[in-house]
Amino acid sequence: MPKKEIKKILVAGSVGQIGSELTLALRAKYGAENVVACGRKTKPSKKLKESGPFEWADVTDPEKLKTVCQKHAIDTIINMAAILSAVGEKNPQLAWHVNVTGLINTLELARELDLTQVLCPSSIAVFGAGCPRVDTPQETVLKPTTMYGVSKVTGELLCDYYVRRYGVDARGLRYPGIISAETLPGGGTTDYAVEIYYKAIEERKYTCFVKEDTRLPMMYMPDCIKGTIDLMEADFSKLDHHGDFNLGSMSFSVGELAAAIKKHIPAFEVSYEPDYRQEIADSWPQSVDDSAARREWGWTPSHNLDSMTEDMLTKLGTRHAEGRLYH
Ligand code: AKB
Repeated sequence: MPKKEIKKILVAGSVGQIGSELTLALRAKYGAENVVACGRKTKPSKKLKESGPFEWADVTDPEKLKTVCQKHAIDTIINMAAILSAVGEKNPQLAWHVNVTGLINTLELARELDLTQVLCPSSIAVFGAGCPRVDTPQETVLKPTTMYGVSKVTGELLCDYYVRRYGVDARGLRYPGIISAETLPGGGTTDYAVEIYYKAIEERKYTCFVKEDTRLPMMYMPDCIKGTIDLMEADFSKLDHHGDFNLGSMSFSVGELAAAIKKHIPAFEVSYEPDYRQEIADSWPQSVDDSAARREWGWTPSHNLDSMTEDMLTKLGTRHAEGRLYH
């Protein structure tokens, strides 16, 4: 497939945890006017709203999505709109609708309008029963036990189908839990790894909804942004995989995370009250083998638990001192 240039990007789900920071990074790189942020309901931050174009559109509404794409001559859609694992288990039908129908709508638009690219993230949630949990391979059994996981496996298959059947350039990566200091995550199982920093700064104590020895793959937001943009910009002809790259960075238990925070805040205490999210966490890998991403498009993360913890606590500590921890 001849490589087309990315010139005008639509970020659907731009108000969420990853979308909000990705949009700003893309605006810095491609020019503010060339990155259209798009949201469904949640009010965008001042920074997001004022730094470039913003549109209201829901990925489940194909007509509205098309109007926005045509209005701005969009050639690339990044579909960050999703219902995550924990909320998805409360409303599985909604998770399917947003995650699958929303993705099909963007892929169909790519076909109809001959777009340059669609990128839609997948997740470690595609894994489940029967696959190795340590260094989980790129190719293995995909039997997720959550609707979020089911929808993400379907999304990966759909991306690969549109590549093969229609020649659409569709790409995706399996995000681990993403940790960030700007926008709070909404409704995932890995949310504890963000909440713990806020509570350490605010209250010096945190009650975690999974057990101390729960170990999951995680990633700091700057690496997540870098990986996403690197995959967007990778040479399509060098990709053997498309919608399903494993993406590794770090892996730690809640106990190890708490110990890393305690190095900076010795009084910090964590207690444990596991809820329904424990079962979800226990069904996911503890670490992933991302050699395909490294080989095919040069993926390399930069952060580890200590460097991330120092940066998170500095950022949140400064905001807390200014009385705007939650902005
Ligand atoms: C979740 O916990 O649902 C997400 C994910 C790992 O995709 N953060």
